[in-house]
Amino acid sequence: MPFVLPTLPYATSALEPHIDATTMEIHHGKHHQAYVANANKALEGNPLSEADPADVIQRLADIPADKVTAVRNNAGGHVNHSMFWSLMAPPGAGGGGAPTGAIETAIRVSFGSFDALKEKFAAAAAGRFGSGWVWLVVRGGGLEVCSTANQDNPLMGRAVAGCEGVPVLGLDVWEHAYYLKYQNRRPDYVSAWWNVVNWSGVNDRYARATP
Ligand code: MN3
Repeated sequence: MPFVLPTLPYATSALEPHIDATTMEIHHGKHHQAYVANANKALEGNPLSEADPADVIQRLADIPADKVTAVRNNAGGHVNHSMFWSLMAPPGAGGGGAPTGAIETAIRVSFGSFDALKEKFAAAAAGRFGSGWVWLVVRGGGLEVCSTANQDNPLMGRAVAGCEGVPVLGLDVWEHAYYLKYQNRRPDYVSAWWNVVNWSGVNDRYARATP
């Protein structure tokens, strides 16, 4: 079955005022939709079109050379955005606040405090020239912050993505994610985004990444 655009688990206006409805409509309905359509086109006739998209992006070596860039960018975009939507929730109704549960402990162990994690995220977001993502990944039993370009994902491995690990949280720092509301103020978008982070969803991912 070809990849399908997931339905947003909340209204496009639900993340206001931190992420505006128009950005959500275009980001989900146009950008993510295009990644899905282009990934399906690039994988047409390939048995991997039946696979879990998260598996596909870990098997780029099995993709024909003339299709590998399209799959890397668009299956990557599909995986990244599907995760991004699921790890946000309306502020005060599942989104925002301090980390809870096992991820709270893990953040304290790996970074010292939630504030220290936020500082690392802010630095990685500011340091990503052009388009990309900032990630919180499980690696070697601990948590790390890293950043990838374009639609690369740590699951693609260090040789491809420049960092590795199992992502449990990701932040889109492409201009399309924030420009309508924040224009050039990427740091303001990054700090506002913490108000919609769905820690329950992060904990689910963390539990699966640390068997
Ligand atoms: Mn995006």
